[in-house]
Amino acid sequence: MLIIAVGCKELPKDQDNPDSKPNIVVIYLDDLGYGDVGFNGSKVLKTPNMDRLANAGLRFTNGYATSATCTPSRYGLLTGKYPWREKDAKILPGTAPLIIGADQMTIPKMLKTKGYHTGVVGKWHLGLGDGKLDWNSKIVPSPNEVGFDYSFIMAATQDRVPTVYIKNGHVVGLDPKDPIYVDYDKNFPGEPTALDHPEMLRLKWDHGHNNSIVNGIPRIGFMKGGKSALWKDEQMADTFLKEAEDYVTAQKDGPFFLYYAMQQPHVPRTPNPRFVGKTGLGARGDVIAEADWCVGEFVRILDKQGLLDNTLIIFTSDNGPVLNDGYRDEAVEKNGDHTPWGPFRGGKYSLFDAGTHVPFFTYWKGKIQPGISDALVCQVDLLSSLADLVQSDIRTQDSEDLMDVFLGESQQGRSDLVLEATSRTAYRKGDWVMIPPHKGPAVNKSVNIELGNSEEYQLYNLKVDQGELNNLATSQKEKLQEMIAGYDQIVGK
Ligand code: NG6
Ligand code: CA
Repeated sequence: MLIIAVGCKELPKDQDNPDSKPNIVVIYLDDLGYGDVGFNGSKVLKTPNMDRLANAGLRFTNGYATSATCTPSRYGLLTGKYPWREKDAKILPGTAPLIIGADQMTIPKMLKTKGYHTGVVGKWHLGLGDGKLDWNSKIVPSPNEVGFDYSFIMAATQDRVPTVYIKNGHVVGLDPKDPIYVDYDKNFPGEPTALDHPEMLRLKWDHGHNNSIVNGIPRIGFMKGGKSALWKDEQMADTFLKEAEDYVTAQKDGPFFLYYAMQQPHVPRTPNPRFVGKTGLGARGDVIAEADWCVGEFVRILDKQGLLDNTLIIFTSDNGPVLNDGYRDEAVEKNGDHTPWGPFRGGKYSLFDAGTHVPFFTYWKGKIQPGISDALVCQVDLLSSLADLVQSDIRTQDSEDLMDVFLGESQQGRSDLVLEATSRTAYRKGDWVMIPPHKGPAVNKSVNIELGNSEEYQLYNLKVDQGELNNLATSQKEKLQEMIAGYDQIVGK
């Protein structure tokens, strides 16, 4: 650490420089596609609040999640470790144990060493407890054991039980006389499911999602009890927004880190009545409009508290888009000309680019110059980059320090990146992408998304072929060999 002399006392330099301890907010959307936002060219679906921030910030055209599904992406983001290295980093049921180890580095843990207060609001989906979870007593470990001073979360996803909020390890609003039980294997006798009580449904399931019914919505997994604690789906956006606002207001003297993990546009899409019908694209469009409004409101509170000059905002999404993800909510029928995947191929679950190539921008009023960066960056890089920002020496193996890139002071991003989709991996280097042969169907028919599987090697040049339509694996043999060698070096043979 650099030491400078002040009077007769020596003070570390970072105490002098307010820029080295800004507040940090990660706004993380769930299944928002590259093409779902105005700032990436969407004309059909409008996102004015996100656009305002993105256009006043630094927009990344090559920003990636580590994975094409939620749990691994969130794992990569928070730990700075590629999720394909961790066998449990797969889409988790609501009863799964916490997959981040007690001794593992995380962004909030790193920031706490520099005096930050840390909070998470929204979707967790990294597991809870140690395998013997009792929802009716204190849930340990929870986010609070892996770096967060404050947590207000849903355990897994909006379509998975338990459908309750958990605050600092306690189910919110739970009546001890009506305990909660959760099981992913078998139903509780007498509890209605979507299969035997279809008349109770106000949202129909398409595939999966036919277990317990909560608020007329069929879910994944079985649940009983906890009536007073059940969330109201249409209030979820407002609930998380208020929690996020209250958090930054309480912590306004800073420095704080907030991981604001919004639930939209993941299924079930349940826009607040204020947003129903607003986009003409059905529930999926309407919840994106709702999320856009939340972003606007949240930033308004930061501004009102005088925090914008001193807060770095990072906006991105955990994976690419999907229209039909298991409910008949007219996302397909009403999509019209909208292209949630942008110019890319595939979507959620896919090794093709749209699975992981997501909206991504940084915003810091007065510090980051508005602009566009084509540098290759990934969410896994945030740990080491933020460590650099706060003058911490902590780095993790897979996380590159790209702070100058995130601040717009350099265009030199990563040289290469391993991408993951449901435990399969691919490799990007420069403008090139190599997808090794993978077994499995070419298309997931339920969601109607091409997965990227092929018995042959695939090689694409994204510079001239953003849609990955022209496989150059046989015509560019040398390039293919170079890509395989780079991939093997990281992933191992
Ligand atoms: C899938 C679900 C899907 C969604 C996904 C997780 C079925 C048929 N599909 O298994 O609806 O919940 O898991 O999404 O159950 S993620 O964004 O959290 O990774
Ligand atoms: Ca997701």
